[in-house]
Amino acid sequence: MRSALRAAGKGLGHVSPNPLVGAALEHPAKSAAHRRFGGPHAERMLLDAIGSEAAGGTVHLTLEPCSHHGKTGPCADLLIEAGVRRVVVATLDPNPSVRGRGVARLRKAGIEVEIGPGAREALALNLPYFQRHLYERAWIELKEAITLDGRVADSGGRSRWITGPEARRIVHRDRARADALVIGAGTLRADDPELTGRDTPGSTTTRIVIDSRLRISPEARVWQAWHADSGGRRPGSEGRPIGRRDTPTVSGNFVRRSDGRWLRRPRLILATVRGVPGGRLERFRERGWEPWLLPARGGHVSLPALARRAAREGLHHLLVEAGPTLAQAWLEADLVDALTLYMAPKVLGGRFGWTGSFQSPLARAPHWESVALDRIGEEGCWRLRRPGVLDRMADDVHRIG
Ligand code: AOF
Ligand code: ZN
Repeated sequence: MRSALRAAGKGLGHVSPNPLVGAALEHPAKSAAHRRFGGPHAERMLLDAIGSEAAGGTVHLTLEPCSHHGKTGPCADLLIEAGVRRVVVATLDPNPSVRGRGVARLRKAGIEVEIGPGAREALALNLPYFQRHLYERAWIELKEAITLDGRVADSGGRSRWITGPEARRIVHRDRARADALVIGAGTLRADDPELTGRDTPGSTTTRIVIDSRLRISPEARVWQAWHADSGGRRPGSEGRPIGRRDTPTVSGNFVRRSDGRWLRRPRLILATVRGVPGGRLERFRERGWEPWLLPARGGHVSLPALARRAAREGLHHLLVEAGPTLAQAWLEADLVDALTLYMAPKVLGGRFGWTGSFQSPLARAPHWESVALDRIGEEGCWRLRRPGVLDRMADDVHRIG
């Protein structure tokens, strides 16, 4: 299972909204992975690589094999046809089109199936995917660059830069791995960021700007960068072929090229509330923004509604680069699944703390568990996630079988 888990990581940044999946044959030792969205699943990659050697052998999978006809045929059938004797599965697949049916299919064909080894590791690789299918909302990771005293800007509002170039390079890598980057109108108006992965041109991910009152400019730099990157795609063409038969098909977050490959399609989303003036909205629409008209909570976009909508749209992992107001709102909504803090050994004082005016009594303070604490030169990167989330998901996914 260890080599299957290691192999699974090879798809990082290329398979979402699909999960990272690895497969390994015990003897002779061979492993393979699902490497890109729309491409062959891990089982197919493995079986193609080993031919008839799988017959009578044991295969380890980090996820239950699929049982449905998606972009490829069911992997359970591939294993049955290959004559595999035993399959070890780390965890069931919570996708409603699988949910235990893959394992049932193997067992019905007389294959011995063991479930559980490596479950926590397999879950940890795919938290946003499991969150989406178990709880129907996106995984919210809040990212903050802070000083020792938790400040994100000096009293003049200057925030460039709290951390050094090396930390910012890692942030760009994090951005490329998320399904969407989220900022609020406050940050957009203060910093007017491009939100690109500058080291990896063309790797722009989808951006979501939260603006309940349409205060931002439809031609802010985030739009300019998106527009340049997406070649000014015509809005409203989702799900329909754009142009003739040999031109790409747009579907959700991907574009299918005529050679069958799926390319990521960066979207630019304006999350706002129902009832905003239609005329103002049109100025965004005509430039390619996709408005999401969400219910309001206290005059602001409902964040639970945003997290549900994102999950439904296949945006499972949201990286939120929040200023104090938006960070406070996510904390108050109790939706911060993961926290990534880049910390510079400086002290700024003043009023711009990353949590805004958030307050909690000590006894009920939200808290997270440490996943990694890395040193970046003189700075630090602390990665945290909601405590107990792995155990809860492991229980819940077990129950679906
Ligand atoms: C497997 N092995 O390596 C993966 C699986 O869009 P499709 O057709 O590729 O199907 C995606 C779904 O298939 C995904 O949501 C998940 O349920 C399963 N992923 N299954 O047997 C794999 N990547
Ligand atoms: Zn499959």
